[in-house]
Amino acid sequence: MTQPAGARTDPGAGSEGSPGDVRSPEPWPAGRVLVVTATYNESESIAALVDRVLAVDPRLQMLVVDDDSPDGTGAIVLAAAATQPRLHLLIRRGRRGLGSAILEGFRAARGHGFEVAVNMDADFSHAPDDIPRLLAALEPIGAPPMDVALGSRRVPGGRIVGWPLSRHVTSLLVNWFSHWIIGVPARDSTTGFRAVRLGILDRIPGPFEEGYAFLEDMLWRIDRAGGRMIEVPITFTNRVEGTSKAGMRQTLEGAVALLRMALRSWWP
Ligand SMILES: Nc1nc2c(ncn2[C@@H]2O[C@H](COP(=O)(O)OP(=O)(O)OP(=O)(O)O)[C@@H](O)[C@H]2O)c(=O)[nH]1
Ligand SMILES: [Mg+2]
Repeated sequence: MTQPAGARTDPGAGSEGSPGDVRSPEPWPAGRVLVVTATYNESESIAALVDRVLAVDPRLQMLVVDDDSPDGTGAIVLAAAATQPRLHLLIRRGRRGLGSAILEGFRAARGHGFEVAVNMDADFSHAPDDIPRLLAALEPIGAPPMDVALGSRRVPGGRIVGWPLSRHVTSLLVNWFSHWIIGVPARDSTTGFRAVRLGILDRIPGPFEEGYAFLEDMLWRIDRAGGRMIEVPITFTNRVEGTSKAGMRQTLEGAVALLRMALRSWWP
């Protein structure tokens, strides 16, 4: 990838960085909540998503962690970041997995002094307007703060719109396995829409699963560390633009990772 104008390649604050990574300019404005979105070939939706997220609340900032998408997603975000100080970008060399992108985003958030990260997908399956409800759920009235608020499709009020039967079956199986075999205390452990109080990262050093199974792995580790989580009902809408990034390879890697996690939880 040719380095776009306005970018830099040295490691930024709060992220381990790798040679060849490209970042939008520093410093970032101070903030409390950073929305982290991992992208791979999401050029059809990313510009609209950025606009919608940053319009939800003027205090929100957003970081896109792109794995050098061949369709130019990173360049779109970098151009937008040139005029929007609340938007940030990390482009990593090569496809390195959803989980590792989210984790790197969370670590960058922590390194830049943010207190909370909100993870969401780039395909509008997660509604930006639901972000305030997730953030509010982290601070329940009259109860101790939560570490994680999950945007959940599997609590009363939660919905899935537009999935074929095969997706429902796979998702139910994975959630069943994750809950009853691995022991993740959530009904929707596969949701990619979640607000996380970043201080919990200090108590769960990893190493983490790097692909899609990171989503379940992170919750398992947070529970083991005594972290508290709550599920907030959301409506999940199947992507209408772009294509799924969860191909056969990612699905197989995810299945192997779930088995590995089951072994680890039964025989630590
Ligand atoms: N940086 C990075 N992002 C990824 C990678 N794989 C997937 N993503 C992003 O992770 C998010 C979830 O991927 P999706 O393809 O929507 O997966 P899904 O929701 O299970 O499947 P569909 O919605 O049916 O496509 C999207 O924003 C993707 O662009 C990866 O290897 N690296
Ligand atoms: Mg999706």
